[in-house]
Amino acid sequence: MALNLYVFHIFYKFKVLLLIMLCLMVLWATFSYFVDSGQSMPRPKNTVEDFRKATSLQEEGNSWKDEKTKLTAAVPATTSPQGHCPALSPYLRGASKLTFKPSLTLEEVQKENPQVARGRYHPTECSALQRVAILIPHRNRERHLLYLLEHLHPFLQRQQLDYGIYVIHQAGNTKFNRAKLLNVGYLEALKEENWDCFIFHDVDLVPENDFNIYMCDRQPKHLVVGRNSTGYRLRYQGYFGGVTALTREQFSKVNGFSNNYWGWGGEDDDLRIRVEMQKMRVVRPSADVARYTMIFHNRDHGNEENRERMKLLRQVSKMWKTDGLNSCSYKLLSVEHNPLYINITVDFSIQPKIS
Ligand code: UDH
Ligand code: MN
Repeated sequence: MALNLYVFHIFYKFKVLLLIMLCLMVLWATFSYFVDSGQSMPRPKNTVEDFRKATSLQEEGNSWKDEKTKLTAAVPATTSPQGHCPALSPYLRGASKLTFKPSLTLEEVQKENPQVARGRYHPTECSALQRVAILIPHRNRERHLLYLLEHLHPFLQRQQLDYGIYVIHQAGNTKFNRAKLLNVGYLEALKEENWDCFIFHDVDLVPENDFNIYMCDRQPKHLVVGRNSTGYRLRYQGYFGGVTALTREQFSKVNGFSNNYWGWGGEDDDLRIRVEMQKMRVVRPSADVARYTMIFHNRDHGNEENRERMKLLRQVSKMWKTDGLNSCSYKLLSVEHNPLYINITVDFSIQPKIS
């Protein structure tokens, strides 16, 4: 009996030892796996890296930036003389209190922006992530344009963008056509630079926070989440007006805006439908940065509400292929390179002569 107990005891000890050894082996194997594969382990997420991914279009086959990526692959995400600019500019300030001085002049704004020439600027300390064209539809809003230029130039420079500001001016007294002016802006701007990104920008909306980045995303972007006049809430579900950002490819894929919206309203909803029909999705920055001050105004003469708009909006799927960039005819009156913006003047009342 005693011998039996003794044998059992030894056997039990052996089993425990075996178990401990097994555990140690598993632990060792796990440890050595992580040490070996240490370099390929995912690094902890870094917000700046995420931001870079979100704000650069490198994966969209943009050869211009692919080249830059190759050149600077080993360079950390800080400003370097040869490399591209960081994903998050070091000059950003966040929210700012906007003021609109009644006595402001164009000369003063010019003096404040000595590095802007012929409506364009690019950072000299690094090369910008995107070339961005700002397109502003305009008629008879000189004061608003002045305030927008005053705020937008330093804002875009703080974002380290390679940018140009285009004001597309509708001559004459025919009904205002915001969408067609923006189509003209896109077509004319591409004649002088292969812009990566287009910002379609109302003249009276001034951005309040420079973390609202004026670059394009992988999806069409709507930048006016809130504005003072709506208590900083989205005007309505699906609203896609005021300020939007689309890449050259995104805008061309939807054939641009419709040319058929004369007077106020509908053209922005039409663009959203085009975007959704191409299986793209509207994205927005967070509400705390996508804030604007709309300089107060009444409805303009020549931009009365378009009563046809609901009818037009029902026909987008039938019309978009033949009504847009590919059918935008206009009489170009002038292209002037002013110090702070490029002014394109068009007349929609006369049809261009077919040569
Ligand atoms: N625009 C002009 N000139 C015009 C009409 C429109 O430059 O005569 C441009 C300008 O860029 C403007 C944009 O088109 O920001 C959109 O037009 P809007 O500002 O008139 O549109 P919004 O929806 O106002 O802001 C509509 C009339 C609101 C009346 C409010 C009364 N309290
Ligand atoms: Mn307005």
